[in-house]
Amino acid sequence: KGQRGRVLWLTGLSGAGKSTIADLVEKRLHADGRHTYLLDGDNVRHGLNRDLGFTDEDRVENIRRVAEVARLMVDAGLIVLVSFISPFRAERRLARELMGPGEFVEVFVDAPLEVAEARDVKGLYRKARAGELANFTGIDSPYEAPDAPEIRIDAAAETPDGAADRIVAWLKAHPTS
Ligand code: GGZ
Repeated sequence: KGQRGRVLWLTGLSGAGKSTIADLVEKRLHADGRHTYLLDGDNVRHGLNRDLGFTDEDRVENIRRVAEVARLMVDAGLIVLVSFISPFRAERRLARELMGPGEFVEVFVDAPLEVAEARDVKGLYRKARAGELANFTGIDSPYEAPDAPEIRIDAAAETPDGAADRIVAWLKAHPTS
């Protein structure tokens, strides 16, 4: 349909549901014939960013590199789904500034800490509370919520399927060309 690439940047706490929603959005876009790539901790932190941990400094560099990679992929015409906590406003702004007008779609997967912590799929919140895991986002490392995301998902109220539907509808309503 002559659509150019763009980036769907999902930000939110660990356990907010970013990856689940990103997977569902990707499935819907594939069904529509769109080419996508999902960047997340699983495929970036074990390779390109294997030298980085979870200090503020390392998160800044993690997100900077992810944004640059996303920029290249957008140039290649892909819809890039980025699923990282990306806790700092300044780095999300830098990512936005790397993209062209309309190419950066910030999706705030907004889960209250209580909700994310209650899920605790990997037991990381429990470890952080026990003092076995330092610099854990929401516990002893900050999360700066977006002021003006293009899309806000209320993770406590919306199902992942409903959220994915809403994101795809937003993309259709805001074409890049
Ligand atoms: C936050 C951590 C930490 C600390 C390991 N703080 O739920 P998960 O497991 O699968 O997602 C989290 C992931 C966060 O990595 P990101 O690259 O998205 O973070 S950032 O954007 O801030 O650079 C969690 C796991 O890694 N994890 N230690 N201390 N999350």
